[in-house]
Amino acid sequence: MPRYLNIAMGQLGPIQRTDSRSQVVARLCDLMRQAHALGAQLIVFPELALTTFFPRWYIADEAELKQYYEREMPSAATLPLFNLARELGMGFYLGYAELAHEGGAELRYNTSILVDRAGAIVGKYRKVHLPGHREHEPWRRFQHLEKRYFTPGPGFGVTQAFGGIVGMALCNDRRWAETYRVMGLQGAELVLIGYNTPVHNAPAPQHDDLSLFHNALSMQAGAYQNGCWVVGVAKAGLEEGVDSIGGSCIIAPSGEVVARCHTKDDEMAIARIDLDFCAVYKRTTFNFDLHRQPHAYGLIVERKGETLSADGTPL
Ligand code: CDV
Repeated sequence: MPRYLNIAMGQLGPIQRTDSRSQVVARLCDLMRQAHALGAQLIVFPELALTTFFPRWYIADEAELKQYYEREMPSAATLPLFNLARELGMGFYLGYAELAHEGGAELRYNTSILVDRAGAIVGKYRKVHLPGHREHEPWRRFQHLEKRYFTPGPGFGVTQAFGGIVGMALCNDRRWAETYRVMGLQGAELVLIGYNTPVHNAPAPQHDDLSLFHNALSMQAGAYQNGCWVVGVAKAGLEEGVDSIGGSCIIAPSGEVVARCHTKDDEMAIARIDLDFCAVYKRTTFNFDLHRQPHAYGLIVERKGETLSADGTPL
């Protein structure tokens, strides 16, 4: 008997700086209703899905910056989404900026949660690969200050939920093979990823035309090489003058895209996925227990950077 899961993408169009959380939550609720009408059990929303993508600005004023973070989840503004999930019996993945208090310290994370069909938070993930830079770099058309505004999370866990083993990642994580493999080694059958990816890459503008290609390439490779489903969901379109890619898609363990969004606006798209379809990959080509050779992979955890420069000089 296949383990089917009806999974939806709740892609968002832009969120402008003046849009309130309540306005955004109303959009998320609308996408959730659309997904439920088509039989979805789980909907995946983007990274930092409650506000505009604030790391694009250098914000010196602490009080202003803190307005972008959530102190609690659910909050008064996000409670309608949790209530609707419970009413419809729908789960969701949601990305947001988290202000946490740990051991007397205040820490800031780029976070996602997994909420089950009863409206309970059953998983939390804090983004590991924070791209961009720490200091103000006025030469850029816009900033990408994730390294300044967030602390890296501790790692990639998985959660038993929705009848399978579910992992989470956020945006830049999807470009790193390690992200999927660490979850693959924990048996992940479904990896959920929200993202905000500007078309323009300031340090490498020659990549701009390849943004959508690299998006699909990374997630298709991750799915295939770990025999898991991958669902990537964008916040897309022209937000405060910065254009971001769409390209939200659901990818099978074969590496094939089985559903995709085609706009750069709020858009819901759905697929029925069979979690048992992972097994044929996990038991054959990517049977880790049989074929992996950890003795040859030591450098992956021993080293952070490369061992040789382009001219062969040891680093
Ligand atoms: N939000 C992100 O992590 N964005 C990065 C951009 C800066 C390249 C990404 O990997 O899509």
